[in-house]
Amino acid sequence: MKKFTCVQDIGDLKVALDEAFEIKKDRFKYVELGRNKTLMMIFFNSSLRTRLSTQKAALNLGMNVIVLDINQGAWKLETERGVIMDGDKPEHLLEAIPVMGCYCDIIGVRSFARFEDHDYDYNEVILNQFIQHSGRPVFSMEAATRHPLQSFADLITIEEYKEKPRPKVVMSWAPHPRALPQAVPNSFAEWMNATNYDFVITHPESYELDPQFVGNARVEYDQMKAFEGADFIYAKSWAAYKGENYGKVLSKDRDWTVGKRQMNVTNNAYFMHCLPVRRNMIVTDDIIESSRSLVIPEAANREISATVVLKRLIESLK
Ligand code: AN0
Ligand code: CP
Repeated sequence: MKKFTCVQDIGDLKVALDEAFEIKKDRFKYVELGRNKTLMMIFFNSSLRTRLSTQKAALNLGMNVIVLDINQGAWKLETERGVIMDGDKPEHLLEAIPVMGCYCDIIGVRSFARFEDHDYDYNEVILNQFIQHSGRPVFSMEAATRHPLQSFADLITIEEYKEKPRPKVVMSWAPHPRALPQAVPNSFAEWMNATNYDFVITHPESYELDPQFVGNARVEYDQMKAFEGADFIYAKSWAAYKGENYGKVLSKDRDWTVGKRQMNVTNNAYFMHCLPVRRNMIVTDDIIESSRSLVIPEAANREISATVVLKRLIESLK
């Protein structure tokens, strides 16, 4: 595997899951694999889980790790080509990327959608520049359109907890005070569509996601109807995608906050969220604290998904 930015890169999901469970049984099994290999993690945005779990994964594989927060201590980077650089940005990404590539073997990048320009975000301009100009295998730590390490961890979690071969998985939009990227829901949908689960997406009208990610999933605008008989509820807020509303918050309707009322019509569903989560906006205290809440096991599986991905990227170096 030369890069990891979307579900296609991981190949056969069954094989990837077997590898994940093998590593979960003995997470230091491949501790010799990464000896004298250096991981560089580049953050354009904040992180708790991705930062910690990916570092832990690198340690599981015996790698060295360098972490750079672009907005704390590095030069401010210009990212557009053709700009006359007479403003506040002293360095261009097109020099910074190959320089970073000099000091490491593998690069992870976190670069969220900016919501200034749909095409800029959906063409993954920043991530693709790293792929093109770093000379190193690159993986996404949440880019503009996807968060594959999260989706892989979510899939591992569902496989661990499912009580029937083909569970009903419902992804629900939920309210949030700020505009959040579509990366997590896009990516979750992309991975769910690659399984044989019964996958349903529910959101208010005007919160439609990009059809390339929705695929063949069923879309249901009535949240209560969507939740009926569900085995897993995956909550997430996202900003509008369509047309001139791209990146806007169109609703903060707390009728969509996941609580007892909705969970009562499910098949005693597990509750999932990638975190960080705003309580009593996305989900009520009692649901996130209940015995059916999987938010911590999901976060724990981030170490496993990252270990599988780094292992495969190291193997591609040889
Ligand atoms: C980010 C998002 O919604 O994409 C990161 C989630 C993993 N969340 C926030 O910015 C709060
Ligand atoms: N779920 C997730 O990626 O969390 P962080 O933004 O804290 O890394």
